Amino acid sequence: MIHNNIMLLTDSYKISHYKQYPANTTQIYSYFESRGGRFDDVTFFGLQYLLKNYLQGVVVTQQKIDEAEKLYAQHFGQPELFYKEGWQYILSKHGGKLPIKIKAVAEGAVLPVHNALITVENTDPACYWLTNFLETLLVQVWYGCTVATQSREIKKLIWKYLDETGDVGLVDFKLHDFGFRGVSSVESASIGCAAHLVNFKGTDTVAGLSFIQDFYNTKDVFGFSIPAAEHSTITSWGKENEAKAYANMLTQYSKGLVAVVSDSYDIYNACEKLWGEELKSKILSREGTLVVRPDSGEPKEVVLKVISILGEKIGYTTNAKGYKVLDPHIRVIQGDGVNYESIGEILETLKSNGWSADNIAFGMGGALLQKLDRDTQKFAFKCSCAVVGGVEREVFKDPITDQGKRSKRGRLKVIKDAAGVYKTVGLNEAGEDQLQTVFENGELKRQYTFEEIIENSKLWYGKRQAI
Ligand code: AOY
Repeated sequence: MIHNNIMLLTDSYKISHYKQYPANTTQIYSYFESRGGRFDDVTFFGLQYLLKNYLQGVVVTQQKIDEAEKLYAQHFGQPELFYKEGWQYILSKHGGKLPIKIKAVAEGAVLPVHNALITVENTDPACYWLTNFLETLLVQVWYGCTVATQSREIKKLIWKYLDETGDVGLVDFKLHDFGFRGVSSVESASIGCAAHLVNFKGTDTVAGLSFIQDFYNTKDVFGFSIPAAEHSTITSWGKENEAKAYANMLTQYSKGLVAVVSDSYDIYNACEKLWGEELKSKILSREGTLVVRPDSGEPKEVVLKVISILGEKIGYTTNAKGYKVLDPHIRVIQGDGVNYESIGEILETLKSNGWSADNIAFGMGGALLQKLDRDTQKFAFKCSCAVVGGVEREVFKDPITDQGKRSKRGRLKVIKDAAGVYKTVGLNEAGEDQLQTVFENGELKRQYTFEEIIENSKLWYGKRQAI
């Protein structure tokens, strides 16, 4: 079995669609958009991986056609459903490269919902059926877009609290990706890690680092981490030796940042008696910062209590904004029960108790990379234009049962209005098209480096930065 056979990367029903369009259809033109959802802006991220991994170059070979023919004959119990002639045509006429043009907004760009992000059209009239055959694979870009979108919204939230109570310069390391184990596959972990790193610099999802190098044209590493304990490295010492386990962490990693999960038995005792008394002088004489990690209980209560105990026992100062900041040798990271809502609650609780957001970082796992679906931002791919019998027609759906599912009509263009806000209009309207051709007839036409993507997504006080 050959992996990445494009003929097999679709929904079964699409195999039957080539016969269902009107006679003499020569072009199908479709677009991808967020039809609204949880957040008002979406970050576009992840198409380049799909194009490079699945669509570019020669993707149709005789062996792959034969393999697909055999599989579909068994799958449907009807050997003639699979459009073998259509694929043989792509092999003989186009050398196995897809006669398709894909336009897209820049990777990393942040657009209001309801804008076209991608358009797809066939470049050979005989291959009208190929446009929507690719929907299934292309729509998987929802995942990278949704992870990047939510991660950016959390950056805005943390930014607001840092701005009010501390130092916004710390924002890049305030949301760390703990999500590798909680996602359904290594591929998803890689895409999700990269999508998060569009906004932040902290990750433990190592698979995403080489993914960025491979698909986003760089030799650099875009995510960073630090030595950190897990429960086994603490509990294996035995309950009576908890302080020795902690002391060992401070000596093994004698400089810099080190994180220690501290709730194995009693997080409050660990903070008050072990970190706060027994190991206090070791912490204060250490050249670096110990990051204490609670990992159970109601996050906002536990975090406040932990920071209060550490402040009381180890020390704090008051910053220019009037908020308390722990001694620089100690900080806290919360990695349990972390999501968009709980981050806001924790930061609000700290603020209302006089503590700066500088004191805490967050580790986010399942909620960052997995607790999202295509409906979080209501992503969809719809046909908006067709050429039938040489005549171009606007195509749309407008179901009375859900006005939110109305689709756009005609060939589309994305412009920036006078205020610099993206807007989707008809192709013939004025303004420079922000949709760029990224793929044409098997070739990649425009690639983005990860630096460019980060630059495209930059924000300032949560507002789009003038580019
Ligand atoms: N990592 C900051 C660096 C990472 C982790 C990864 C699941 C870290 C913990 C920490 O400090 O405590 C996957 C749970 C934790």
